[in-house]
Amino acid sequence: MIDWKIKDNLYNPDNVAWHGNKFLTGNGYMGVRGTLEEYTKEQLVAVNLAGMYDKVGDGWREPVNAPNGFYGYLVVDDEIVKLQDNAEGVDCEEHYIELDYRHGVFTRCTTFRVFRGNITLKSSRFVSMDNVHAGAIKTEICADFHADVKYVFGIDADVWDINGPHFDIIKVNNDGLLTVDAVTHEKNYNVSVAEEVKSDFPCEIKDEEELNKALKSVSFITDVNKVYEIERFFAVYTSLDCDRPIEKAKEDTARIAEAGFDKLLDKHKEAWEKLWKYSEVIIEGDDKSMEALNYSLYHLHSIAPRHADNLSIAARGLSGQTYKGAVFWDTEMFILDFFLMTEPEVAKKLIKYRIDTLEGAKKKAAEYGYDGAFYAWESQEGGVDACSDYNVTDVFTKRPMRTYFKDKQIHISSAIAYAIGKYTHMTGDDSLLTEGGAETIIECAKFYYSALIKKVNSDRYELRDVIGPDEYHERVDNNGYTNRMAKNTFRLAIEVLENEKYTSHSCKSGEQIDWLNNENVREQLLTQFKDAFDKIYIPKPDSDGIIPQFDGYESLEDVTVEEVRSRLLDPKEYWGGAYGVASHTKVIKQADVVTWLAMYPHDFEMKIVEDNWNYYEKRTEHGSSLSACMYALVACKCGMTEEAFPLFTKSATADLAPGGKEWAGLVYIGGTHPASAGGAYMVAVEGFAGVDFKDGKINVNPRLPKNWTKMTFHISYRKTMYRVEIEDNNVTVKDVDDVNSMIA
Ligand code: IFM
Repeated sequence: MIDWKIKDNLYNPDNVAWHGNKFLTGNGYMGVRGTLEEYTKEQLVAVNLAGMYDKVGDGWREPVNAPNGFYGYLVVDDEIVKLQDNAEGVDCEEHYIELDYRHGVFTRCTTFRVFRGNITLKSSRFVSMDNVHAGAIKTEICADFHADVKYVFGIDADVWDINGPHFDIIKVNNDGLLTVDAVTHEKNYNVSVAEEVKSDFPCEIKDEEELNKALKSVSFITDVNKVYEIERFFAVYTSLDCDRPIEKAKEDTARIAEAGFDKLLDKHKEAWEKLWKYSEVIIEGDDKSMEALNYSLYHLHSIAPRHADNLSIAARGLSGQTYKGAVFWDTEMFILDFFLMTEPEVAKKLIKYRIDTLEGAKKKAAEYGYDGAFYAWESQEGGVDACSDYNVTDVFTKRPMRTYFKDKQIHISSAIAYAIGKYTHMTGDDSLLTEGGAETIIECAKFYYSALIKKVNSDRYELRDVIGPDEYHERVDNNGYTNRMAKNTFRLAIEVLENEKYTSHSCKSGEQIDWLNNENVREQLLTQFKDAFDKIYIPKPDSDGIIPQFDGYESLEDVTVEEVRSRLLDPKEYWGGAYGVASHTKVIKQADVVTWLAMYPHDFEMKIVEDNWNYYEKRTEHGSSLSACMYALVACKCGMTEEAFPLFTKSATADLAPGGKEWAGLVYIGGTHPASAGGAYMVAVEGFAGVDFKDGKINVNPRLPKNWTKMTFHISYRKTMYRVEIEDNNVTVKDVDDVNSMIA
């Protein structure tokens, strides 16, 4: 059995950025990087806020980091004692950091060797899952001599930014409660933090001054080996939450301080236990896999925007500002299944974000000359596309390179339609359709319809000049994944249009829309979509059974990934685009045809699926964390558990193991990998356990890895929660009240 803790016993400045992600705590409203209290922006400290974006100058828009209420450091006998590579003369006797990922509690414990003896600083902290605005930290200080201690603490508003600074105004106050009221540059949002301290031993509390920090200190002389506890509480509110966030932050802080650390911690843990009740996956016989998988799920829980109706999950979660805090197809295609199967109400919220941003998608479609809804490749609030036309900098010329992710990754809209269809099918709840989902599907279908191309002498429709999931090959024709997903969008749109219930329902905006109210328009759309569904070109396997990823793929240079890597003139060179080393070869960045096969394994006979897996896996760089899980999932479907297992492990340990890409030149590009975490869940449940749903039934066809002696988990299907147990290939599926048994 696992202990639900990860620990690091070494202080190594080189790991600070990676550990910031690995030891992250969060509650969907904010994410706090796993950094130490004495750290500042140089060590990439961040209290990253969900759904608030800001732009300064020519930099790209990015999410806002709130002032850090966990800031604090020790002064012993008038010497500052911090664990930082630039802190001179500080000696560290022992040090560890630990994350309890069952409950999102981060602990650090450091024993410093100072002039007169040893002093230990231990602190445990969390951002509450019970009240998402609240954070609390308990610090214990103990010295083996009569130390003259000053503990300086408060709110650090000098926050880390990639493209900032985002705060034009920072009002700092330390009268009574500590407060910071900061105002963002672009939209004048207020970000307000208040903080309170509690200690129950004789001490002196004084104000402290440092630029852009609201600080106080607690001073005392220690008894030998006596432990002194200091509790701190803070609350964060912004003008997206309420009208007077600073007042709300103060009220909340006073209230939570009154309750005290232990009570808050109990409530926080209770909230986490509720989440685990149906989401924990128990794997007997392989603790490493159980740890990696549940640690991945911990990350998904920590970033789920349960508190809001109109937020989704960013590609790097709440671990900072990389990828602009934007929402990609990652959410619908990789993350959604976990929530669908464990907390469908969260899945619904994630999709509602897309329904709410439909107007942004329609605007983007119109800008590119299409009808319907072309969703943002990198979506921020309102569906604004944060993706730039020049997303990569050329390492040789240092010039921005024209990339086409924003204009050509048209498969994004199909992911939204797919997610709405999947939610409706899995839950049996069609409320999303009547709350704007039907309209969204139709608009996505209209988009693809307007993008179809037909040669004069041909009867088939094509999608030309696109980018598929494999981003190294830009502007290709008839990417199989894209065409197949567009076909599915037409199918969903036909189903919606043929159902009276959805066509007689008013659309989300309440406006009269033609396909709802005008029979002729509805009929015309139906005819168009049926025609498109029938005639859209879906690439077929060639004589060797291989499905070409796009037109002409077969004639590209057939070399190994290693050969392509050896051609790099600079290790940071971009592999794709016009001159990329992979562009003229068959080497691909990430699962593409295989992502199609993962979504639609029954499109072909199993032999074809297996042959394509074998063909493409060799040619895949796995340069995206979205790749390994799709290969693992398809391997499972082909009965290739052994091949799947290392790829599953790679996905499940994306944030646990070292080695992820963290820097592009001087720009930090690291962060957590929620899509990989969601993908690992898909592999475990849909792959190894072999769960799928058909005709109102749950089917379970396990092919567990060899050490997994038993696997137990829950899945929600059609409004009922089921417990699934797999042992020695015997399967039981029972609803949680143990009333009905599902025949598996
Ligand atoms: O959405 C992905 C894309 O498929 C590959 N590059 C990173 C994006 C965000 O995770």
